[in-house]
Amino acid sequence: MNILVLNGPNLNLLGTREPGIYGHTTLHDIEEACVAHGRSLGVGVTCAQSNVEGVLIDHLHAARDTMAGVVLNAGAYTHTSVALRDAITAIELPVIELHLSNTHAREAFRHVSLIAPVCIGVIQGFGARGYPLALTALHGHLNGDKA
Ligand code: CA2
Repeated sequence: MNILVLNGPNLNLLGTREPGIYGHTTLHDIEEACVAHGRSLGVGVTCAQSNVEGVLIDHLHAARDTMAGVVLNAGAYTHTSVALRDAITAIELPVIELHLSNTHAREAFRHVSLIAPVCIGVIQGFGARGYPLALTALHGHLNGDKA
């Protein structure tokens, strides 16, 4: 079983700016932790990041043939992108929406997610720790684990 961990715009800057909101962990650290956590679950983890909406959509399309599910931090596209939402619907894979910050505790424009209704669930507000949480949740979902 393989899971894609996909990060969107500006998340390549993690650990270098705004540590008060996004923490000190770099994207590289997060990706390494995801691969290690996947190994402990017996799951292959592939990581990708792009600042380009269309490239994120291409990653989702490619995941359809190779991945069992996706953990997606779509960054600011969460709040704006009908195209990403349509891609999530089109690939017919379970997708978990993830955010480092609690978007509901921030500006009003971050309270709306266009992708949440087409994801199986949302994990947010736990910083970098959210990624292994999301992998565990997705792994459980894929194994039909009702907890
Ligand atoms: O909390 C999250 O994970 C977000 O997806 C992060 C996005 C934001 O637009 C969403 O509302 C919530 C922004 C990512 C920006 O990442 C940076 C990292 C370091 C320094 C500056 C920006």
